[in-house]
Amino acid sequence: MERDEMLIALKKKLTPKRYVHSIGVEYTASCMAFVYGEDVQRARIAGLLHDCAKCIPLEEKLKKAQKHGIPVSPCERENPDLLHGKLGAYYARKKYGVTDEEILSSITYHTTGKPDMTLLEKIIFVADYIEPNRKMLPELPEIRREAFTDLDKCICHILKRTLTYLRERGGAIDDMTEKTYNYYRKD
Ligand code: DGI
Ligand code: FE
Ligand code: FE
Repeated sequence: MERDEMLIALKKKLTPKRYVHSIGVEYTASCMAFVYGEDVQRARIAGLLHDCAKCIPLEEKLKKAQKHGIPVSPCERENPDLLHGKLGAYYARKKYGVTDEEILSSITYHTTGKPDMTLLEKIIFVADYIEPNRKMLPELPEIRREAFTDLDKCICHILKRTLTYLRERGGAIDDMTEKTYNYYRKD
């Protein structure tokens, strides 16, 4: 599918805010691809589509995951929003015609990250957090700088913030988020 077609489809599936965020991730992922030598077109597609399943209602997310044979962990059952990565990869393949496995896995893991990410997976994980339309979060200016100067440090910093946020909010922490943090932490 061409980018114009993707935009038309995404506009139907996403809220206006989420649509603007997706374009922000596309642009931020492109800039990071310039810096780190990733293929710019792959970064753009992954960025544009990463949240394509985000705006499906919670109950529907669970139902659709089951229907499409996507395994649902107990944490995902409690927090079905966590499924939007896996479901997003499913739709990217089936509806948007993406066949590049690395783009698909970047979409799958964009929320939790995963240990030993590929360059594209790292770029999408980070671009999602730092894109310019995101509301200001603690330490975001520093995290944005690190995105272009020290990618692994940036990933660790994002996970640290996310884990702090989830602990304060009392949200269940997905095993994969924890594993990713332990992989990328230096101390
Ligand atoms: O979809 P976005 O909002 O653009 O960003 P995202 O896919 O990174 O999702 C962010 C949300 O996911 C944020 O509210 C924190 C939450 N999250 C990240 N890791 C975990 C998590 N929620 C739970 N319950 N457990 C996690 O491990
Ligand atoms: Fe997301
Ligand atoms: Fe996002």
